[in-house]
Amino acid sequence: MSPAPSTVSTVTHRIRFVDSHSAGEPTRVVLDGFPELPGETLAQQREALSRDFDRWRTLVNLEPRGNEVLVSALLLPPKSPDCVTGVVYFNNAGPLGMCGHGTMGVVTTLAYLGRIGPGDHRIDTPVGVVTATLHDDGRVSVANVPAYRHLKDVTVTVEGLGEVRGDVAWGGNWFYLVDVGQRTLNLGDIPALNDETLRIRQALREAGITGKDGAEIDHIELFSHAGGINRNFVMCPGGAYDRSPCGTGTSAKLACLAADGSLEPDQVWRQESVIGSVFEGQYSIRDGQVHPVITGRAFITLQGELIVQPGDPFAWGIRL
Ligand code: PYC
Repeated sequence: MSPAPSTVSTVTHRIRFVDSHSAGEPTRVVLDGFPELPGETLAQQREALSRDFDRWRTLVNLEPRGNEVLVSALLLPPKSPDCVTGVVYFNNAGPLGMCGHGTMGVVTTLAYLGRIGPGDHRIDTPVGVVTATLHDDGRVSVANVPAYRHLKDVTVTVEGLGEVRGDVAWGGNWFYLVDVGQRTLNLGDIPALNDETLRIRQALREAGITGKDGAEIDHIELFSHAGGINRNFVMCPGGAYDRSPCGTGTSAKLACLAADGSLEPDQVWRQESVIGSVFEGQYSIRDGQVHPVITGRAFITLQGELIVQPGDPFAWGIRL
């Protein structure tokens, strides 16, 4: 017996989105279809999303409509003056503070939709306003929130690895940055790198090592300079590695380089990801703070509507 046409054609929710990737890392810009999030600030709206509307995050980001690599960017009316949009980023694990590759995706998406053109655009985020510049050639520079090193040379004992040493730094998210010297970070190493960085994160948790005010360090970043090339591997909060060199991670790295006196203001730092994609970073010092600027390129990959039908047991995502 064929189902009644009303059952197969009924839709309870439609969420319009545009997907892109920045240096290989995907961003899903959510244009509309979400319930209104209460809050005077974007930080409060991010809280509301986590507290009361989490199933909307899982609908968008988890399988079967999303995946563990995806970062979503929910567009919201800005709360700060002169901003082109507000945005709350989230992934398979929960909301993010800032997202560098995601901001490149947002700017590229807004340009693709004809909402902005080349030039400077202020974007409101839960951790502050960032300014993104869309260049004539399609590259996007993100002037991120100030970055800083919180702790230098923190050692932690990691099961199966022994003692590991790294810096704790803020670049819009919290990072533990480990210098792996001349060790290569290549595609074939990814399963081992996943395992290693997840172990490091667990060890930091167990040792009670945190960012400022007890904030969880949810990103682990390995750095290599094998063959004179700066390459990284970044483990994201949801257990997927960043395909891009990670905008907030590169910002945290710039803060460490600045603190060590290893990179001058305005000097360009070329940061490769484990898949070989590149962001360029530089910083300036204003009011005694490191202001990072990260430049990369995003490309549109998909546009459409996420659809929810009544009776779908996985409408709100597959929660592992
Ligand atoms: O580019 O900042 C970034 C980022 C954070 C998590 C994934 N990408």
